[in-house]
Amino acid sequence: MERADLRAIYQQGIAALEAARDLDALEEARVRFLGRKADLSNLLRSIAELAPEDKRVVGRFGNLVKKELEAAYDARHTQLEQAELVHGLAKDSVDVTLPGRELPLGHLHLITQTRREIEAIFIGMGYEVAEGPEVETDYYNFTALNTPEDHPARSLHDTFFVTDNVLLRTHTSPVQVRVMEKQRPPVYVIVPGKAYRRDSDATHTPMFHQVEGLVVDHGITLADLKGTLEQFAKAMFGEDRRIRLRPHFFPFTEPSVEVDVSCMACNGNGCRLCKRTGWLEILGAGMVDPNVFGFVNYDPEEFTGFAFGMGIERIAMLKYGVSDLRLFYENDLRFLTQF
Ligand code: 2NL
Repeated sequence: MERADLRAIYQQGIAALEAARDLDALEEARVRFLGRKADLSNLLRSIAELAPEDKRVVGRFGNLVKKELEAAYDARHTQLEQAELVHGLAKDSVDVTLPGRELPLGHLHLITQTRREIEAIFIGMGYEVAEGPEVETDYYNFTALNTPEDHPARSLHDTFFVTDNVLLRTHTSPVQVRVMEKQRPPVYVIVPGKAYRRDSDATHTPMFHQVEGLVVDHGITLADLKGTLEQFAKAMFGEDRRIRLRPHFFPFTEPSVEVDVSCMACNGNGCRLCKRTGWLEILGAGMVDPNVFGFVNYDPEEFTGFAFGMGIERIAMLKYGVSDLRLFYENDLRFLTQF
């Protein structure tokens, strides 16, 4: 081994270390020129076997070359490390001034919105909101509501039975019976909730939503019922609306009525929506049958009351121009997101 070889190792080593483009390439160069199997390492290890003349030269210059290469390695290593740090910071930087990603916002189902609107109107007239079980006994759903054993509404055809005398409530009225059992008049309540009937076609779903109302107090008359429902109709469908009462029958009220509102599409002049009549049916109502008071130990000589029931789906269809009941339950976002 000659000085000429050491010079070549020095020159090639410096060149390779300085040319390394990244830390991986630098490590490769280090292994090649400074590693255990590098020419330089082999040379320094074999010093003992050299002639005394060569020993001195190789010992001095060999270690010098080693130091120079190590210094060049350290310098390049520091440079590359710094460069990779700067590059990494730039790559991972976040522009905090960018606008955030917009999240899709949901909203309440139209049935829920409509239920809350109805509740708000009656709360504004001093009513309280009551709720109760959807699985009921036939006593609360029928018997206490003056609906006799042989009434057609009780048949398997109309009612979902759980057992002989347990059923899915067919209206929310049983909740009012429970309210009257617990509380003496005056009673001013509305009862929103789900009801169930064995019916399924274009205008009926097996589950639907109702809001019923009940007032019991001294001296309540049909005029109170009419005034209350007129206020409701105006608040719900517009101040220009009028209502009319038509005679009807319900087992739990006497007299019973159906209530129409003047058509909001044509202001009562007659159009396709109201089938040229100028009127739209919105609910059923009546004066609480004294027999019902008998079941809850209210004295019918002391108190009178009115009650009403409306389908939330029907109210929502009329107010928001929904043409098919089934749209409420298909969960098609193209429909739901319109409201
Ligand atoms: C309708 C008709 C109605 C009632 C519900 C009622 C409740 C009690 C006593 C008397 Cl505790 N009546 N509820 C009265 C008349 C009509 O609903 O067409 N609903 C959709």
